Amino acid sequence: MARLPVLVLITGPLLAAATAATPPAVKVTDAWCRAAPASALAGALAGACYMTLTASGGDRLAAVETPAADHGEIHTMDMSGGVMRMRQLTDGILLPAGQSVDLKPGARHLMIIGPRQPLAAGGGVPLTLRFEKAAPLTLRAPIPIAAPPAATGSR
Ligand SMILES: [Cu+2]
Repeated sequence: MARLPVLVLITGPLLAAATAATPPAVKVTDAWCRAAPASALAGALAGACYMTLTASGGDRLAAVETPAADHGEIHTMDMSGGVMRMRQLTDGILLPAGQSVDLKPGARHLMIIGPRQPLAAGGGVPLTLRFEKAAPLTLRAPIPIAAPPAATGSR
């Protein structure tokens, strides 16, 4: 009696072809900045802004600009020798396609260096985000009156 092994293989990923006509776009949600004093006295003060970025295609947040401060930088925080340190990300932040990337307290954030005026609660910070592929995005990130707690949890 012959036994015929039946092997069914479904091969070939059934991937829908990406529509080439769609320009790369990045969606920004939940943008906010932490209230901070201006730099008139100390000179070294800065504010931090947070948001969630979702790129339709793979992209990279390359730079941040703002007329509200001397300049903007992209930062991260990491532990080094038991101390939490901020470090500038000169390569920006990679935005994998379709994946939301959080910029949040205690992690990657946008640094607003040398605010020209105090970043007052209830106000907003105009930001222009520059990407490797997508067109620049300009938004106004609100400064909430009750900011979420800092990374340490202490206020
Ligand atoms: Cu920073």
